[in-house]
Amino acid sequence: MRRLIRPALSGLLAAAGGIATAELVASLVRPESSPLVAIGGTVIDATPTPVKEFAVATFGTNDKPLLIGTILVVLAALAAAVGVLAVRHRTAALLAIGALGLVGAAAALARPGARPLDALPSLLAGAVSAGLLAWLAPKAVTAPPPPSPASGTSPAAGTSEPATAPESGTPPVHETAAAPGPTGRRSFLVAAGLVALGTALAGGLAAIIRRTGAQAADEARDAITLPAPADAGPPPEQTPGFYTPNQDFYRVDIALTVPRIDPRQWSLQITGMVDRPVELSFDDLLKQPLIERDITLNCVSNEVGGPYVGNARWLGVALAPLLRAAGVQAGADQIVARAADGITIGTPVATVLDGRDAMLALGMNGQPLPPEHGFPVRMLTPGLYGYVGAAKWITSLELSTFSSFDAYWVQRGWAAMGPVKTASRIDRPKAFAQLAAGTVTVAGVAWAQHRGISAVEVQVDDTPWQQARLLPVPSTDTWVQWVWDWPATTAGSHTLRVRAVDATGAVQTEQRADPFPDGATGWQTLAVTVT
Ligand SMILES: Nc1nc2c(c(=O)[nH]1)N[C@H]1C(S)=C(S)[C@@H](COP(=O)(O)O)O[C@H]1N2
Ligand SMILES: [Mo]
Repeated sequence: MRRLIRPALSGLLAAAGGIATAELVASLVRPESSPLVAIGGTVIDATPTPVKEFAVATFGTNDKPLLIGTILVVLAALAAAVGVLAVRHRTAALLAIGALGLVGAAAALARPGARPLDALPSLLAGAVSAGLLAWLAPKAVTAPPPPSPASGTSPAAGTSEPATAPESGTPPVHETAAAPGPTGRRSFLVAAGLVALGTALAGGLAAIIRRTGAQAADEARDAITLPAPADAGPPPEQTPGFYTPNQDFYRVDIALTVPRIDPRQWSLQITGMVDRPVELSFDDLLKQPLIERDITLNCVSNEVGGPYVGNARWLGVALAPLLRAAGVQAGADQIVARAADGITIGTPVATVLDGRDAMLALGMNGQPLPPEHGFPVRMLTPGLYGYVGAAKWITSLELSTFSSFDAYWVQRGWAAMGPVKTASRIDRPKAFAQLAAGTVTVAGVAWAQHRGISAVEVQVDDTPWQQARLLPVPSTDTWVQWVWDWPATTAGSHTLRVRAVDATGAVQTEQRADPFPDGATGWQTLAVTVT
């Protein structure tokens, strides 16, 4: 086994050197061209939807560091194996490492929105790793030293290396027979040290360059003063909990690293089936008359009672007038938004033009959009799930048709149309709470964006449904907070159930459905104990 340590280490070091080189070049070319990011993105895209759902549900936003970590562990294992392979089959090992580089390059080129130059970091990673391995491998295995004249029978490595034997506590026989002699060992250690140093330098430099880019974007964001809206809409609500603070707002996206976009280098193209394609800078958008609206956003992946819903006050440019100015051509029924993380999101043209406050949002709860929520500009379409109406980090809007193009999640089986389903949630008491007998406040939220909520009802065990009190809302586009005072007098275990009625009079369905393919349904039920 010990004979394998150095070969495995040379494989690891060669791969680390190659990857660090790639990260350095990627930080100069384009962060998305990093082999780790490209392979990670490919794994995410190839992961079957149920597994993805499981990962999001189990690990939340930590699913991404976990993925990168897993890829690194797999790469490390492969690299060590290739290093060992190099002992006997040097050429095969070098070809294997080169092939890994090609896999990275293929992944980078297959990413949505890829450019030819994106292959460069991975190709370099392969070439540099192969070169390093070719250099390290011969030093990791040295032919047994010639028999020492001093010891007749045994190769007696021990006698020629008096310093190591006592240290390692290993009898200086057989074991070290095939190991490099002192010169070989020293030259391996020196070479390995050099590669490690080079790797650390390249990796460190890549991190610094990346951080500098992110800092420039953050500074540009900090320097933004959002203009006052020309149309502020209804005044802000005062009820605690109505707005979700930015740092608590749920986050769902496919981005492995949050895109850090410098608004001065950003522009939005409106292209495709339009008479007058336009390109707008961030400043162009700031100069437009802005609207400010309260809009609730939720994810199609949210389970009944789940956390992927939030409500914010958004500042932005109304999308309908922009589209009309560009001249939407007859037949165009889908807006395909493209974004910095490579996603495509398809929104119905008819929905955006039907008078609702679909917007290009620049501000969230009085701040420029946080990077996590789409800085510098995202789309919002009240009444649609995020995956069909709320593209973050947008770079272009292409007027197109549903019959000619399936957006990212639609390619993966999710519904092309994603109107939100009526839903309600109990936020207190919590499931399995122990409650003192008396009046218990039962409260939560209910939403049916753009239709509105007309009633929320609560049921205890199998007793009749009770009307909850609804708190005021500015429009039909937000969730509604509801409260019901439960006279909880009977000790024991009880079941609480909630359902909403939308403003068309339709009662939220009791029928349980999974989020896939167009949103979960069913009544939330929880058990509590009165003592
Ligand atoms: N660029 C980009 N935009 C995106 C996504 C994404 O993966 N990439 N995810 C969508 C989904 S599925 C949802 S639910 C919302 C979530 O927005 P939030 O993270 O700001 O809450 O963003 C939408 N916009
Ligand atoms: Mo979503």
